[in-house]
Amino acid sequence: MKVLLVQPPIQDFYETDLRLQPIGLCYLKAAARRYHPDVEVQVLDAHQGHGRRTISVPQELEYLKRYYGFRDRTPFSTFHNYYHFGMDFEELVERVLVARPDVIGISALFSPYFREVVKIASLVKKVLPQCDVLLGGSHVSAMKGEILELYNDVDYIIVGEGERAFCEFLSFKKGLCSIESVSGLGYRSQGRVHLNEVQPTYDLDEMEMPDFSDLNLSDYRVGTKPMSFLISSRSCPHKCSFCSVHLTFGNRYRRRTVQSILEEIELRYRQGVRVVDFEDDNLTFYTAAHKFGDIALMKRFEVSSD
Ligand code: B12
Repeated sequence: MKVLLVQPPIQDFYETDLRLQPIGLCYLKAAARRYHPDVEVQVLDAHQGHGRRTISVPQELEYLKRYYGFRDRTPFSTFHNYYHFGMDFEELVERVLVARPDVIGISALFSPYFREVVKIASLVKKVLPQCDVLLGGSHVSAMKGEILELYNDVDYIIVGEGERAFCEFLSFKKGLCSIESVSGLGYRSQGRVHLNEVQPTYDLDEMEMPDFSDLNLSDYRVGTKPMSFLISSRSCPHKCSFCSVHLTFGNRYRRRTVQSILEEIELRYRQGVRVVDFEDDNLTFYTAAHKFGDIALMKRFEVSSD
């Protein structure tokens, strides 16, 4: 079986091009390597490293022209031109045709860029109708079943963290388990959308480190230095109403051991990385609570004080 995992291009007035490594997909590849070594999993970053081109402003945003009608030279002239950041859809389709995957997994992290994900799903279905389209990521975790109700070109979704769920999905595809037993899987059956319950993913310290082997190291840099993402904890002890992070990572704040984080930093250093970018949702909570001796706060969030 062949799986292609895609980080999609995005379309917007601006982008933050410094922190684009698709680490979530690389976690999935690493988990599959361990539990399904016979499955060929390839990560395709169709966003970073493919430049940008100007495209016309979508109709819904036309009204902005009144406010940003001319290009100025300040750093705030961000909203003048509208761009496609990343690989063109045509090239992406060609890459899919070359890879001929049985499953294409598309990362849908951002609600504002879900249109791009849907477009890829429908292009893939046109050229490879037998290929299963699977979506995961923060937007999918927030919208859940609605996606399968609205978009026929999407066959499956995975809600929540993907490592265990993706491996269980591969087991299902191989006929080794039932569809109902795949954690967090959304699918259609007998004209209805079904959503399986989300089970916790693997323990963070037992999880394989992300497999960046399909990525071009030089695409991710800070200045001239190769950069790599690192995630030392998942979820967040706070419950801010504006943040959707618990919908993906659950309510349990989990931290990795210092030992495993150091091992990952050493591995990245050996691979040539010189900047490590921590992408935790809350990197300083523990330090702050510990520093101010707030044992009650730490207990409340089940953070040990060692
Ligand atoms: C790094 C990051 C960025 C980077 C881009 C990362 C990228 N790869 O493109 C930058 C800094 C550019 C960025 C920008 C924005 N971001 Co941001 N970002 C993050 C952050 C902090 C970490 C992402 C990450 O690497 N997570 C860790 C990995 C392990 O998790 P993951 O990628 O989600 O993958 C796991 C699961 O989701 C799932 N999964 C993911 N993909 C797939 C695919 C398949 C097939 C399957 C089965 C499973 C699966 O399995 C993975 C492993 O468990 C998240 C918060 C968070 N904790 O995720 C916010 C987050 C994704 N960002 C968010 C937002 C809104 C934005 C902006 C749109 C904000 C804005 N309005 O400007 C901007 C876009 C600006 C722009 N035009 O560039 C929101 C998205 C919410 C939503 N529903 O839209 C988040 C969740 C923050 C939040 N708490 O609300 N962001």
